[in-house]
Amino acid sequence: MNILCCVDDNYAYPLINFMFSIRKYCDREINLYVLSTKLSDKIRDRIKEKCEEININVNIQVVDLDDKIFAARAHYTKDTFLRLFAYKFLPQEMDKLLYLDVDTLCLGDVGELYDIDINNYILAACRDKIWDLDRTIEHGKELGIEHDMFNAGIILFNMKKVRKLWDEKLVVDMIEKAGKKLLYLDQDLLNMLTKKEDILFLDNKMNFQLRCFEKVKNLDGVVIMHYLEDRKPWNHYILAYHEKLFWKNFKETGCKEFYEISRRMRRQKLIRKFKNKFKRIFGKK
Ligand SMILES: [Mn+2]
Repeated sequence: MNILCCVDDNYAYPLINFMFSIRKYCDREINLYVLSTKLSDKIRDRIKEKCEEININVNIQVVDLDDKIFAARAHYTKDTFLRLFAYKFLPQEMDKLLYLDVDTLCLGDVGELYDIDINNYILAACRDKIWDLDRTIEHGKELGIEHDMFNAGIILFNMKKVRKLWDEKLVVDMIEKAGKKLLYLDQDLLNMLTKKEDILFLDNKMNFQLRCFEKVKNLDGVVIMHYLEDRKPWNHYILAYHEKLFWKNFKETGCKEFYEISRRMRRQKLIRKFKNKFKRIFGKK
């Protein structure tokens, strides 16, 4: 099973946690490819060590995308392009690849997702934010997309087709054309690159998208849970049930250093919040 994750130092521990949760329900051979444009040696070793502990083969590459083409656009970093051009850095003979965000937690066998037949499609994914489908469809229309928008956090790629169809020029032209209308750079681009008939829409249990404040107790049948938006289980104080599950799983990783890192992130976020409030109240620009 080929899995791709794209992380920097900040997302390394959620990645380790996610891998531990995958392993809990799946005993197949797993080749994990980690792509990053910036990753410290210390963190890189930690990912390696922890994945090997649970029998996952890891291949970590720190790559550089051409600055001229992929200079950070708007508030997006170059990393955003990694999942689009991953095929350039992965074995050429690979035919199937499961891209996974790491703000996620596995609650079932991910092999069930990997085995889905996508021979006739470019990719398989779940609809984006089903609670707000009208709005995501509306946003898609602005970009000239006619199908339902899919969430780019969890995608099963048919690499034979991807390799043949997508190249840098196509994507760069698309970015130029869409200009300011691009809200979610990678997700918008991936949706623009596919037509309705290219996409196999999956049952939402494969990418069960939750917002922080939701009160969800029933997660029956969910394979992957996805913590959407800015608030993540590791960067704020009061946790909902589904966020506590993250920490319950995290205990098993034995990465004690992340508790301190997380404490720091929470503190910083709180301070930022107060600063912004203060600015709003006193109207200083
Ligand atoms: Mn995500």
